[in-house]
Amino acid sequence: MKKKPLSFDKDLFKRSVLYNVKTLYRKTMEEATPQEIYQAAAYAIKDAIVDHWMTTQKAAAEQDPKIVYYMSMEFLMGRAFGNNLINLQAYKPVKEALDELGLDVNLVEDQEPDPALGNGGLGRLAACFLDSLATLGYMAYGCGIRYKYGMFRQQIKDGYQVEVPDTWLENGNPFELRRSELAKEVKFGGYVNMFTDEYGRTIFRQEGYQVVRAVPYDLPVIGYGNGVVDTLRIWDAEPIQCFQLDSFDKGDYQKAVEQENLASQLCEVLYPNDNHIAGKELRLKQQYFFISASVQTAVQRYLRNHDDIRKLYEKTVFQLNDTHPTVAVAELMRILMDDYYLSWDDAWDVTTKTCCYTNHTIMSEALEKWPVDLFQRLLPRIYQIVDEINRRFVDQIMRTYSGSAGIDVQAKIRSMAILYDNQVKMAHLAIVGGHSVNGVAKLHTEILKQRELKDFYEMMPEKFNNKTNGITQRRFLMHANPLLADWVTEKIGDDWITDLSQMDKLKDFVNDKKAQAEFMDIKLKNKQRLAEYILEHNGVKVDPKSIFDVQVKRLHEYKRQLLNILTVMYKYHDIKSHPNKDFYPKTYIFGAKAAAGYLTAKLTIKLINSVAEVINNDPDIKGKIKVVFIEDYRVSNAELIFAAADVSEQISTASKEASGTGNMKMMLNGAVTIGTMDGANVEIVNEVGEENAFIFGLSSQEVMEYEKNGNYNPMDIYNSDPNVKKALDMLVDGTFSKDKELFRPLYNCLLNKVGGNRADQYFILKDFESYLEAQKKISDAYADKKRWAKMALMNTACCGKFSSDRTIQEYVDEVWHLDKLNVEAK
Ligand code: GL7
Repeated sequence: MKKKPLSFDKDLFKRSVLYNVKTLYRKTMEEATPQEIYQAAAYAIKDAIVDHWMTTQKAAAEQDPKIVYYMSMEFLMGRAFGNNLINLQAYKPVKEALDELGLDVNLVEDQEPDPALGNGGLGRLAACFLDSLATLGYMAYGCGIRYKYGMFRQQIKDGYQVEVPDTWLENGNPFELRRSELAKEVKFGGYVNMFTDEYGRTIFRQEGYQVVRAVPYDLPVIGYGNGVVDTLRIWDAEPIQCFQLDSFDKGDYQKAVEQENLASQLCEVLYPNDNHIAGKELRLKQQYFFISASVQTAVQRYLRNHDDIRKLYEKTVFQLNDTHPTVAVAELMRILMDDYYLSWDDAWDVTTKTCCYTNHTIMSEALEKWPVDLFQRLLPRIYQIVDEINRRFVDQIMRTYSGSAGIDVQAKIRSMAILYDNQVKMAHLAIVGGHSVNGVAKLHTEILKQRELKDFYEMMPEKFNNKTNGITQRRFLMHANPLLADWVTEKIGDDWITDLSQMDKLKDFVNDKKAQAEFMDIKLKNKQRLAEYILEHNGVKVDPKSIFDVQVKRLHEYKRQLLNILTVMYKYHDIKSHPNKDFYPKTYIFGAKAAAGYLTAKLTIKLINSVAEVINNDPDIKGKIKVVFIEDYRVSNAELIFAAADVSEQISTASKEASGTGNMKMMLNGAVTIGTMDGANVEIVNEVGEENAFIFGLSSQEVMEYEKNGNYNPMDIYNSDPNVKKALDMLVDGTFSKDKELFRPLYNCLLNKVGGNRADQYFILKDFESYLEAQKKISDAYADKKRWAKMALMNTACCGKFSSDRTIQEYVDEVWHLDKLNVEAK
């Protein structure tokens, strides 16, 4: 039976916008600025949301479902306005209402800053998961931090990245609710006083600490068309009391100042590192801050209508998004033992049944390890608990393996202990302290089991499982690509919106000439839309009829933007030296932020921009290739880019990209992948068929063999392959920069050992030729219009598996065991 769409009162909305403009700004519509109109409209939408939000809370209070707390340092939500409208099924009426008021919905949407409380894939995954949880009707809280400054805004000046603070809260956030009545205290430092109380119990009390007040802000997460509204709860820090004279009187002036400083610093800024840990003290404080507040809240919520804390896990699950929230394990133990007097064994039983951990990377620089002295100084009671968890776990290792033939027990301890070499190993704590460990794509999970976490897997295989990532089709098709979304609905109906496996039905159309033409026409329109954006932002005119070849993602050596640009450099040379050779026009589109301190990544950005400058202005090239670097790549412009991509560049060194999710977003929008057999690419190829993707390069097995044996020598390739030599030499021969030494560091990284790293750590030279070959195949395929249309359509038709709805349902069925909420949708 077809569900009735949610109701939305268009006239009420209109009146509400006018009223808000008046009461918020004392202005008429004519006088109001675009930003003020956006705010007025957003508040009007929030009114509609709040009703559903209250209904959801009421249903939850009555039905008492199990709740998942998705704990994450990052939620890369992107703009809320358009997405909220889509999920409220109110996009069209609001568009009409704004039209009638003489306003363009796109311009109103453009006034919203991108909430960028995340770096990249990991943070965006958390946002997609919340969308799916609400859409599937599960009760969920995202728990995170309300950073004052999110991911920095990127400006390109003279080809270099410049970081500018992201002041996303400058005009306030109309969708949030400040919940000061739910504030919690979080304690840092001091020491632990141990004594026996009047009942003979051993009491551990933290004393001499600093304390901050954690204040939650709630953001609504709207399910698609079902009236369910979940909550993203992000915490801000405030000093516990404003500057207090009495503490001054007591001689605590110093402490009062320190507490105030701590509070003002805690949530200032998101660390802008992707797949890399900076190891800063403030970061550990951020982690404990939002975890302590969230765990306290979850326990209190449970106790609102249950009295046996030993059964917390029946109604509560904590999913730890990477190791960043892992102190949750020890914090829950602390609360259970110190506040509710559970024995160690009882507390441990509850904790391990409540916590689950997702691993998102095998990059060694991303492995979180804290120095013991820092950890102990900042979190003295938590450290005691971690120490005891470790002691018992090491005991368990010894019991398991002592006396087993051929097993080196000390080696097992070395590889698995939580405390070792004066470090606290957060991944180990997360594995030991929970009941589920998952990787984010099949290949990644296999690598965890067979290599990175082999010893853990052997000791506790039952904990390990795979959950291949997914993305939400509501944002990345409905909102990003309305033309294609409408076309799909016209062909197969609209069930795909909440069941992406329906896309399979598009397979009936892949050989249909009319459908092919329509599909490619939509792609062309989206390319025109992006071309306008590029002209406006880069001042570069690109040809929408050329192949749009896109690599947008964080800049990281393992993602190999350098491989991509080196082949562009090579082709530039090739065209210059063979001016009459046939060449299908191509536009290379890059977008990437580099961590502020990551010099190689920043130099790669400069290189891309320098290459763009030379090629785009060289009359000999006759527009056969253009290179564009899109400034400030973020969720909002990503939506335009995905819709317009012909070719999806997914070229990480095999074994390094845990999953990738941009690959899925491009596939959904009908882009064809050129990629390595890495992360979720493997599963994409499996769905779409090898003939509809362009796969090249070393396999993960081969990469790992080379890494183990240390027998890779890029210099041999440089000396024997003239194409590779040419491309590399162009880095240092002045073609792309007057200063020939400017790009020398990149050249050196590829040919020599640098700072303890192997030469060409990411096998760029090794994969160069097979990458060129794959690109050649792409140009040939694209030249055959029908063939390309079929391939592109097949990609959209085969993307069903990659919805985050599927991922979330797997978590629910296999790990979380949540109950569906029953909400009367109005
Ligand atoms: C990442 C992985 O690098 C990426 O491949 C994956 O898709 C994503 C979500 O699981 O997680 N791991 C990581 O540390 N970051 C990622 O984006 C920052």
